[in-house]
Amino acid sequence: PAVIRREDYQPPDWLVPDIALDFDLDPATTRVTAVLDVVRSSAHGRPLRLDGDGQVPTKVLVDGNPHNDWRMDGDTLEIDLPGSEHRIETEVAIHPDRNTQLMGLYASGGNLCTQCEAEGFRRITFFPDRPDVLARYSVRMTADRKRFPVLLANGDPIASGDAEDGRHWAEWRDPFPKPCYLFALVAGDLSANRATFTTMSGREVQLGIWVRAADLPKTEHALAALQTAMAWDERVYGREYDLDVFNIVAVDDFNFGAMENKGLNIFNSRYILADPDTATDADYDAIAAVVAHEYFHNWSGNRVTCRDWFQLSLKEGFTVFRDQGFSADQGSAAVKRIEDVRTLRAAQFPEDAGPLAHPIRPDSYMEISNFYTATIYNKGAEVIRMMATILGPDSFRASTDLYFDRYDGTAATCDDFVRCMEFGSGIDLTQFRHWYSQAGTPRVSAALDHDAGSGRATLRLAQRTAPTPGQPDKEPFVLPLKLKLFGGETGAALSNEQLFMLDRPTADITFDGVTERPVLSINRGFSAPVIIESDRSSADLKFLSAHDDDPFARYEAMQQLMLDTLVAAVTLGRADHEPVIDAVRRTLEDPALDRAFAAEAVLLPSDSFVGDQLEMVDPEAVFRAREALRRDLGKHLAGLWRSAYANASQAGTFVYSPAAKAARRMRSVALGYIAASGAEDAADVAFAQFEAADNMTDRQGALTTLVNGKSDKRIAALDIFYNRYSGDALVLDKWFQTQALSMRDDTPQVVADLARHPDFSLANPNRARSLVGAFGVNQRAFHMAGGAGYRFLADHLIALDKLNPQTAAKLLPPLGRWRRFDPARATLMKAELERILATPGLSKDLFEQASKSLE
Ligand code: BAL
Ligand code: ZN
Repeated sequence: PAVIRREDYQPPDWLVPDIALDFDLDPATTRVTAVLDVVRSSAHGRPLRLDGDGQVPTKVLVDGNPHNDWRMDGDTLEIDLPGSEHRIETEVAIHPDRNTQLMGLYASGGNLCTQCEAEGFRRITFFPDRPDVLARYSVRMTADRKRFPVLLANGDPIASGDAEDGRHWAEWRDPFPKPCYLFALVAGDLSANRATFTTMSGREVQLGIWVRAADLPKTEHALAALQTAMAWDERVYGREYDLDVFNIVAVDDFNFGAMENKGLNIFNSRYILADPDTATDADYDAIAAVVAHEYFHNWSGNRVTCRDWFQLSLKEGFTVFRDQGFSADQGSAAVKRIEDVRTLRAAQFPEDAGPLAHPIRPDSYMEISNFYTATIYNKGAEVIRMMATILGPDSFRASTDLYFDRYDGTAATCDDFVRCMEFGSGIDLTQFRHWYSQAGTPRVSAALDHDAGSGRATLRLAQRTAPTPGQPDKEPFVLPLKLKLFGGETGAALSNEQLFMLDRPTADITFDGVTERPVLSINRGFSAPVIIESDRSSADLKFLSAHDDDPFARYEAMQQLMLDTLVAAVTLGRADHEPVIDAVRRTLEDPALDRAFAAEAVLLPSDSFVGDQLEMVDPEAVFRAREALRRDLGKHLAGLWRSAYANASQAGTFVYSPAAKAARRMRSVALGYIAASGAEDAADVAFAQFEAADNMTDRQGALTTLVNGKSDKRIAALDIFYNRYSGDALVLDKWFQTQALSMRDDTPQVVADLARHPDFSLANPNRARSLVGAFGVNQRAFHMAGGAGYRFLADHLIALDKLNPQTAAKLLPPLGRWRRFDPARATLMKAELERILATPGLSKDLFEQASKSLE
């Protein structure tokens, strides 16, 4: 496949200020007529080139006249045009019910819907499918009234009426020029939960969340989140909504989480539907975050879009940063930061350390769908966060205002954004731009010396970033590090928090008047997305885990203490558990601590994160070390876990509030430790919770504990769960996923059996991810000796690639981590990658991921 390079960008030869689309909708064959007003962009002689994907036009007209002098260059329609402005009409026939890729126009649950980002519009009609061609869209849809009573598109509804043969039509118009990746239509048998929102300038917007009629009661949370998000964006960023309607449609078959199409967001139903019986607190939180994220794109993505797909992080990193701020404002900001950093470490750090590492603004790609990554999204958000930290809140807001004003209605670049940050603040970000061009996670070593005689403390910092593919050497990054010193004996603050910019390979910072042995608190709030390597003792980490006044730093100290203990256990074969037990005891006993925070702070780092700290991952040794520490924590603190469990169980019926969420979280965490202790009644306690639960958080928490344990009660619980929810696809996903994530010895076999279960299907991305995706990130089960896990993943990727290459390619990265494992495992993993590459008819999506993983 061809490699597309950022440096080859050329502005479009032809612009399309207006397009009128006419859809004669039918799942078997839909006829699409497109009328494009095209304008030559400069004095060039090149033909008009319109992207397609597999179609040939059934008709081409130029300026109203039938035109036969066109040609196909691969999938691209080429037409020579004499003048500078023409009207081009094309007609194609497409087949939504055969569209298993779920890109373009496709059928889901009897309805028709679209997904165009990144390059799906070319599967609908011929068009210059690139984000810097912005057009005003008029859309007319005609469909059978009974099967498709609701017809929605971008923008505002204009007119509707009856057509012949039981059909009807509707017209929509979007006054805002947009790239074609934001095009959307939906035709279906849907009902709306409606509300209104009055914008800050007093305009009333009609809101609608469209779902199957039976799902309407599950849309209240999403609708409330939408209203909250609209008000938040006005208050925090000064951004007002701009159309008369804002519709969201939930569909069951969807590659992404959701899509920000102008005025018509289309969502994976898992990010809309919630009620206490079927959705966990984490689901509720994710729904609010994704609803907000897609809504925020109306400005960061739609009003200001991307010049080309290399700029993807311009909209995604910024919008993730915006949705993180929104979520932080809805509950515990500290817990939200912990969750975001956990996600970054679980998904992005390994990406940055592996064969698929790329900068947040990549230099090249074969298939852009492969670049909707944790690097573009989550690291991209961290890069925006660092600029917000460097600028301070007022300058940052002034700079985002400038950005939105200056680039409204245009397709911008990452550099345009950074320039606005510079203009708005007067700060030179020349060196900071390395964050856009260099991949890899910087490591910062921090060593603190103290001379008691002179009262001087010296902090020696050094940064280095390992080579990544194509980037053997790195320039130093600008790292905004928040620092503070505490007295190791008194716990008193010995310095104010300071923001130190580490922009050289090394730097020394001195602190005077330090009369007490200082303890270093560094990268507070996770102010830079780096790995800190410090020489802090377990006593110092224990101290910080009890005394640091930055909640993230406090959490981090506990995590580091746990990591150091687990790494020692794996590498030395022994470790002293006492400091961790003591630190966890203090956290549980501290009455001043927010329970939501405490529940996160006492959790051990994941198997994978422990593995990431090792020269070579030994999955079984990591598992054994972690289980041993869990068991000791469970046993030594048995009384505290029992009382935490009892206290957290006192809540009445379900409410979704920060306090009630914190209690449920602590309940699940405490239950996990009760089970880890080996207590004889643990399975009974879990089963009782499972049966008595009035909400999915408690039910799934209990199920997870049972499914990780040895008791046969897990089989009864799984059966009860399955029978209760067999008609609910989203809950059945949890049933598959919980088993795929189990730490039990038999998980690989259970997963192989589940892949033959009648409810398993690769055709639905959520279901594929719930089993195949979850298994791939279960470090112990996936890497069990013998390579059965690797074969399982490769078999399913090869099968899924034939249906949905984009989703298949996203599940490949666990196989690409072979360099991190012993030679026996590495050989088996590479063999599966080679088998994938040798598969005839492989998609470019999977080819790119597999071939880069072998390089
Ligand atoms: N733009 C693709 C889905 C999302 O990031 O919102
Ligand atoms: Zn997004």
